[in-house]
Parts: sequence; C-alpha cells; structure tokens
Amino acid sequence: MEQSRIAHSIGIALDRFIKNNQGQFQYASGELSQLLRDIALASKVVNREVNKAGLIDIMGALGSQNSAGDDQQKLDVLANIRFTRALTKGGEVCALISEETESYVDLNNKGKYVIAIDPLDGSSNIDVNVSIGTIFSIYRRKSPEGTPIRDEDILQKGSEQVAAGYILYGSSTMLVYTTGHGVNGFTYEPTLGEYFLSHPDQKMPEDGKIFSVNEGPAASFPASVEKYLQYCKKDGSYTARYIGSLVADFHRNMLKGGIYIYPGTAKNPQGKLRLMYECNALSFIAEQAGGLASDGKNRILDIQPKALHQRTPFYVGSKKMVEKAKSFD
Ligand code: P6P
Repeated sequence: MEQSRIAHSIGIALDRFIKNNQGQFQYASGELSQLLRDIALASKVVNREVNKAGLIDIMGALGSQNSAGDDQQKLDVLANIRFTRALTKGGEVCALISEETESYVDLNNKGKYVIAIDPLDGSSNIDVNVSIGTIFSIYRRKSPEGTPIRDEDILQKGSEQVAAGYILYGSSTMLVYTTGHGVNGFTYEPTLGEYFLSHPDQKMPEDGKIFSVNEGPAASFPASVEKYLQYCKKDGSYTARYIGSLVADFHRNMLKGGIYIYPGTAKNPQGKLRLMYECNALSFIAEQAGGLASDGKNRILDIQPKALHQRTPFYVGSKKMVEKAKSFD
C-alpha cells in the first residue's frame, strides 16, 4: 500500500509558515512572527477554557459591563486577560485597544505595534454552545519607540493595518490571518497543540446566495437595506443564514460566498459593530480574499476613526453582493 495512503500528510505548522513567509512582512522579520505566536498561544488557552466552559464555573455574565455598557460574560474577561498577558510578555506591543477596556492599555512604550482586539466576540452565545471568535488588527505605531503613545498611534484607519486575523472557536478551532499578501487559514490540532495550514490562499467567492442579517429590527432598517433584502427574497434563490456570531457568519461567507449586513437601526443608528476591533480586521481579510467591505457608502478601511469604540454600519462579503446591496438607495 502506498505510504501516503497510510500516513496522509498534514499541512505546514503555523510557526513554520510564519517563518517561511516573514520575508513578505515589510518590517523586521522576527517581530510579526513573535506577535502572531503570542496571539496563537493565547488563543490555545482561550480555546481550552471555551471548550470546558460547561464544566467549570466560567459561564454566564460576570455582573459587570464593558465600555459600551454590554454585559460582560466571565469568558469575555478571561479571554481579555489571556490575550493581554500574552501580548505583554511578547514585548512587541506598545498599546492594546480592547472591547473590554474603556481606554487603550499602555503595555510597553518600546513596542513597535498597536493591537486592536475583540477578545471574545459573540460571547453571549457561549452558554448555548454556539461558535464564538476572537478578532484582531495589528498596526505599526507612528510615534518614535520609547516615546509616550499618541492618538496618531491609536486612531489609525483600517488601511494602515499591517496584519489582521480571527480565531473561530467552532466545531474545529481555526486561525485565519493576512499580512497583506492573501489570506491563509490554520486548523488547530489540540492533541498536538499546534495550528496546521488547512485553507491556503483563501478566496471569497465573487458572488453568493447567502445573506446574513438579523431582521428583528427590520422595521427601522434604512430603506436601501429593505430594498436589497426584498430583491434577494423576490429572486427566490437566496438563503438566509444568521448565526448571531460575527466571526462564524463571516467565516461561512468566506468559504461559501455571502453577505453579512449589520445596518443602522433605531436602537443603534450607527449599527452595532465596532470599527476598530471588529470591522477593520474582517474588512482587511475580506478585501485580501477578493471581497468588499463598506458602511453602505464608503470603504470601511478608509474610515478615519475618531473614537476607540465607535460603531459603523457593516456590509461585508462577496464582491458582487456588496456592490448590489450598495446600489440600492
Ligand atoms: P444581534 C455579538 O454580540 C455580535 O457582536 C456579533 O458577533 C454578532 O454578529 C452580532 O453582535 C449579533 O447582534 O443584534 O443580531 O444579536
């Protein structure tokens, strides 16, 4: 019997992949490797805690609120601690922007990078065993190393990202990231404690038939969104899929084609999702995979942030679907 049929090859390990491709990264080679290694390490710890959440007392709300007044789940806070610790130890990060903290956290003013992170997005789904995710953006600081952090380091446009990614804690755990040279997906093998390349050079289908929208508040959607949804429904060949966990909905649309829309509503006129640590990262990945990301009018990556936790309407997914959705006014 052919040996390959006995021992099927597994993809290249994340560490090796980062090293093999660090030449593409425009800054000092070892820095990105260290940053991504720190994030991958923290994600392995979070993955372990997410997977046993039903067995130990870390489910449910903590009884506190985050900067936006959202109820913090115990795992939100735990994940924030894990990522903050890993990035502090790595020494490469000067400032950390997190959904879980009001202001940015000053980690090490000799660090050259700024990270914006949603440590555990969709955490209200933990108790019902639905997939959740981590979303991160990596920026290069603008101010000189060793000097105090400035607003120009923190409030950078999404187009300034040097890397971005997400971890999906789903039926399997995946880390998907880009450094501006395409998108690659890695699947975690818990028995080996390693991520292995499973989705090389991911491309988002140019068109699709899946729309991901919570139509509960549809009565207060902008007319353009209503018209687009009517267009899809009238066609009869579309499917509505909404997991209620951004990373899971985004990842499915990456693989199958689709559009995710979180528009402005009466309750959230600027939409619910955050520009700095949800939309920018997924927009960078979407564009690198051939998709589009818009606020309904403008390219997400061109938006100049004015506040850490600012929200934006979010249309992201297959190029032709986003273009069609934007064509309605
Ligand atoms: P709604 C989770 O709270 C989240 O930030 C995203 O993961 C998800 O897509 C969205 O909000 C769900 O919001 O209003 O549909 O429950």
